[in-house]
Amino acid sequence: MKGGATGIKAFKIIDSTLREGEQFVGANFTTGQKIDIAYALDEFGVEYLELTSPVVSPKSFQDLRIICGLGLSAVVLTHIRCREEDARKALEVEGLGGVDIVIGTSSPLRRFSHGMDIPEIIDAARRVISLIRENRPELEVRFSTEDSFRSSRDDLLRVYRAVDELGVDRVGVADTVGIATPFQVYELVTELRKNVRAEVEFHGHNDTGCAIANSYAALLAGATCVDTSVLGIGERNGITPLGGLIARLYALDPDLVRDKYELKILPRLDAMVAEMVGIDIPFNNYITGIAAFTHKAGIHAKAILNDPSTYEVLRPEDFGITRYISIAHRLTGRSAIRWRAEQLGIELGEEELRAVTARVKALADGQHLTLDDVDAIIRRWARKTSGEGDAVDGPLTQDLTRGHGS
Ligand code: HCA
Ligand code: CU
Repeated sequence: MKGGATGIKAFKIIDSTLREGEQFVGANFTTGQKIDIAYALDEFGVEYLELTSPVVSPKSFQDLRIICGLGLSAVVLTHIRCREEDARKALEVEGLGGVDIVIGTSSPLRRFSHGMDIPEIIDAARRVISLIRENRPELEVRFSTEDSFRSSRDDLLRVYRAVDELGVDRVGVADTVGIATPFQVYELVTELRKNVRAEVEFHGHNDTGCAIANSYAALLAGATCVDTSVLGIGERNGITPLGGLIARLYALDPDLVRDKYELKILPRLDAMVAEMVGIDIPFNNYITGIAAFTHKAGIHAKAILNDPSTYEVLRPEDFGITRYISIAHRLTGRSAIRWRAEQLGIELGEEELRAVTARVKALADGQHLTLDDVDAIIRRWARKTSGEGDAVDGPLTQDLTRGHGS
């Protein structure tokens, strides 16, 4: 089995850009944008798409119908409250693949949100699940407890065992407030797996930076589904980002994700959704951030030029991305300068290489340099060695004006 040595078995991605992602402050997708996102995620190969509840607004209902009619390979799910009226609306949608039911089980949510106690929650679950099973037995049903990590373990297990007996396909663990640690996730999923027959899904928020690690811990403990969104967009600072989860899994074993997903679609997906919600892709984003495959220090550049695996655990070419070596700064080194000279079709001898490198470092100590500036220095030394031209160390500052202030 793929990734056998990693401890992770078969898993599926439930991408919730069109549900959780819609809860991001900057998101206000048009129907056309939702269709574009759905097609791109389908092309990428996620197994499921989760969409906003049809009871939210007439447009949400209409858009759910449209996406269900696209004939995607991905199974389309809709996310509803544990209420019969929500389920009834979902049941009207042709082409729907499943229903994700959620209800809060933590005491803050029980007290301040829906006001039900645990027996009432189980009763509501029974009514809603039966309604779906009786009318659309082909639909997948998932039941999730919102705020699982601030719920009492007894309450959680009572609810999960009850819905498991009602025959749900998946039970969901939701770290709604991003409070859980990987160890806690591992432990809860492990216990859940001992108590239910249904598959386990994990949904993790990123308030404290653990969403990806928590998703990984869930998979390791035997969860089979992880919720993601493109760039991690969602309520507050969002959930497990699709690209980040892919990076995590790829680094364990590229085969976990390389065969299943069209990795080269990821840059387009991230860029498209960033534009739609009015943000830039963060510079430090997994895989698609501008600095994700940029190397700077001379020592790093040298090793990368010899063998990229020295400082890269992800191969940028697998994602259709080109690595970048930054050379116009004081940390630069001879290997990087030689490499740049070769790109320019210039061969520098050892002595020239030392001189150019020293020159770049000295200049960079005093001012901001650009690649154009470095190129000009290399060219000047090349002319010198080939006997062409003059003004070897001439008015460099003139060259340095290009690209400044940018
Ligand atoms: C929310 C709900 C949810 C649901 C997750 C799930 C959460 O918006 O608060 O259905 O598993 O984070 O609890 O996104
Ligand atoms: Cu959420």
